[in-house]
Amino acid sequence: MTPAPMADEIGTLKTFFLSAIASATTEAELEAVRVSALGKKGSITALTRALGTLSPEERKTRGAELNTLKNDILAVLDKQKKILSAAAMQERLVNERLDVTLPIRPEAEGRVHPTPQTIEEIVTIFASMGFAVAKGPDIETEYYNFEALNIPSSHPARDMQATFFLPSAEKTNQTVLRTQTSPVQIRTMLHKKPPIRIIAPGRTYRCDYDQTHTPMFHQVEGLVIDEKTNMGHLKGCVMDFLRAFFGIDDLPVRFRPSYFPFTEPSAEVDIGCSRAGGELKLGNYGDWLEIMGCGMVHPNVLKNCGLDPEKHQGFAFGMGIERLAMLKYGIPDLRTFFDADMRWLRHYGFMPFDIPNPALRG
Ligand code: 2NM
Repeated sequence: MTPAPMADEIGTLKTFFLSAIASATTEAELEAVRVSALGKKGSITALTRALGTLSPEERKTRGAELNTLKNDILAVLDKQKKILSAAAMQERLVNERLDVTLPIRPEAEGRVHPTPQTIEEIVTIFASMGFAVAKGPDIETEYYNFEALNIPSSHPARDMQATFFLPSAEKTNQTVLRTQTSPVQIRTMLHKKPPIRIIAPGRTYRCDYDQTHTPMFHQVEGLVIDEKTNMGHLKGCVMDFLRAFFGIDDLPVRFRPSYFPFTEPSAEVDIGCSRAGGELKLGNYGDWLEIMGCGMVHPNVLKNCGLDPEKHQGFAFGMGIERLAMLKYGIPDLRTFFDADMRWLRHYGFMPFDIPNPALRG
């Protein structure tokens, strides 16, 4: 802006500042006008300071005139400031407008990997049956991973071939990468009082690699401990879970006697399927497919966890998460889960909040 006239003419100053205020187009320009009039070095401020040099009479009338001028300018400044700030806001509202209903940018589309998607589905079903989720460390000791689970040191599962041992100077109770999530169940039984109802989803590690094995994969194991828990509860629980998970109400479920060191009796669970035409289809078609293992927790395991088998019993089960995902979503090769291949993820991945199985909707 042009400098304010130095004249002590109040009328001239008023005209000058009113016109400067009217022609300010931004709040910053308006602020510059205010400073040039009423700031420390402003012309009106200078005149007010000069009042001291006047006689008492002159000071009175001139002081009143200057006051009126100051108040007039302040009032107009204030009014103009409101107008300009409203205009600035309006301009921002127009220019920064976002259409929140637009689809997200294609390049920003992430996908949920089938493994966490499947874990989420499994947790949802067991949560509805009253199970809590329990977690534990990936690095375990031989005691929690084997000994407490009634797996003696002579057992083939302890073999160097299958277990990843961490480097250690110790010869006994070495640290290992957990080969199943059962140590989480052991820790839960040791630290929580029955009744217990938990599932433990998580990473497990075995030294194995081919079309159906990867050195790291995910498992979910479940545990129920109470005073009168029996095999019937186990069968009902597993059957309800499998039918809800695959979304097939009449999915046949069969329990076949088997052996695990940590359960007695033990069973392997098969579900109905068809392999006609070389294509696998789940349902009541007469053929069978092995899907998981389960059993009544072995009395030795209960004792190892400080529970009295005469008072408390329970059941446990375990399954491979990638295997469940492969069967539910038709993914042919286990190894592709761990390739971090974006084309694979775009094909088999899920949109956030996608609930592919209607049975899981709340
Ligand atoms: C399976 C099959 C059968 C199991 C047992 C236990 C524990 F700690 F309670 F003894 N946890 N998980 C178990 C039983 C796991 O996976 C195929």
